Amino acid sequence: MERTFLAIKPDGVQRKLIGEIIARFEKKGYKLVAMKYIVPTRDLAAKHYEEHKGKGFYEGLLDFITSGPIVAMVWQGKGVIATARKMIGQTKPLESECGSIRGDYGIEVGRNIIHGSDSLDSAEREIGIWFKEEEIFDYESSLDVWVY
Ligand code: FUP
Repeated sequence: MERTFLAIKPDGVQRKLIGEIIARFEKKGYKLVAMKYIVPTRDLAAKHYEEHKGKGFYEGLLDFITSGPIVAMVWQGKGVIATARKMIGQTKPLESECGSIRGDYGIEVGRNIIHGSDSLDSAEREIGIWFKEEEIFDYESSLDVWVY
């Protein structure tokens, strides 16, 4: 089953949006299979955002993402990578549809509440950066037959 990496960023945590965000993915029908609450080290954040190294916003992005606790998660289900991106909205909150997380709660690109992997390759890479295999718990759910 497909998996993606999602992280509620420091602004989402401080703004008390953890429950709201997790509820959206649960209600959609996706399964939370891994979660940790951590202040990322700069090394970890740099690995995660390595594609942006050298860009103007890169150092500020690392400062921000390491500024407080985040909720790192792995979610599982059919089409979860693309669907989660749709539920999250566009990179710039002002371009995000109302109804998406960034569209509903964000104003600033540098404070866009949540991260979600943008492809199968990045999902696999990011899950590997943030979680060990033994920290991911898939489980049978009797509700699955009502989702699929
Ligand atoms: P996204 O995949 O939507 O999270 O966005 P990107 O991977 O393109 O960018 C990663 C993060 O860099 C964004 F969440 C916010 C930040 N960013 C800026 O601060 N300024 C920019 O111009 C672009 C991105």
